[in-house]
Amino acid sequence: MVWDLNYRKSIISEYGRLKENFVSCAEMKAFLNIHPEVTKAVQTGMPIVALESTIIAHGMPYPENLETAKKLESIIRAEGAIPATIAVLHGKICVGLGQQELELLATQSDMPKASRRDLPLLLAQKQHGATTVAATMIGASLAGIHIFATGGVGGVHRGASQTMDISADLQELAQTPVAVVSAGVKSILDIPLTLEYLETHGVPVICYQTDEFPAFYTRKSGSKSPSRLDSPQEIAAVIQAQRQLGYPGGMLIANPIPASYSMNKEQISLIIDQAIEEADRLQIHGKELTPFLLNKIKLLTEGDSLFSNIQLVYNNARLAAQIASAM
Ligand code: PSU
Ligand code: MN
Repeated sequence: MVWDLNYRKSIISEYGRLKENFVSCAEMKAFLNIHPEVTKAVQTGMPIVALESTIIAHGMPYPENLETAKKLESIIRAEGAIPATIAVLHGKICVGLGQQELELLATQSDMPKASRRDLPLLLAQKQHGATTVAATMIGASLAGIHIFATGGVGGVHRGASQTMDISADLQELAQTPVAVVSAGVKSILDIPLTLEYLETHGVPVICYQTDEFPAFYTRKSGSKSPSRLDSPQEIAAVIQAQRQLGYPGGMLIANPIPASYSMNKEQISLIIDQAIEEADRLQIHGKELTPFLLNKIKLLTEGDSLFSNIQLVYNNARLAAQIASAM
């Protein structure tokens, strides 16, 4: 009898949940444009890897950005997974882009940067936007994709105890169920504080085949790995365990740049310090700060950093596809 009552209660609440989902799906569809290949891959349970578009529009110059975007997709395909580059186009979150759409992102000079808070505005105004890690996670999650490869994620900026500049990417990792493969974070950020923030918000941080958290251009940051795993299968099992617990959040998988492409630590530190000093002097802040610093580093390293950047993203796409396949 008791069982019967509980059973009926659970049926009723499940029905309520389904009804809610149905309404939100219908409303959401108006703003979501999923490529048929991605829809099919989700339905048939194929491995899929999401990719962001800020890296195309703001992270690299033309034509390297377009070449990299295409090569990333082919690396993911070569590993047996389906790529889904995400961007906002004509007021829709597009998951899976065609050739022309990639070209538009690579060439339009005033493409808005779209993070979580920018999405409602861009959608309502039917604009374009290059999605950051946070916004790409949102698009991936809406489409049913659980793995996403990028270069570096945003984090706690140096001096954040005064400026409170903490990237929305970190909150997204705490609330959206997508695992992000990055090469750690750049030392434009305060790496120890970024790791503290992720710990506070319950975000698992897994370093791949290393005991030290990587710093994007270099394999080492001086911060210890919160946890280390050595195979895509083990990482896939952690993602599955997180899903089964019903946690709302995602996780950060830090994959160090291959040794042959890593940069000289002292040289890149000096350049990053110089870029930060200039940003302070010019009082750059808000959403402009990260693109300003990235661009400054690019100019000051005369393209060396661009080459390393491209290689580490390829490396991340490969690992992400292997994890997606292992799931
Ligand atoms: N850090 C990098 N490379 C990047 C970015 C950050 O090393 O390309 C981009 C990513 O799209 C990231 C965004 O999501 O900048 C973070 O911006 P903000 O710090 O304004 O949240
Ligand atoms: Mn910021």
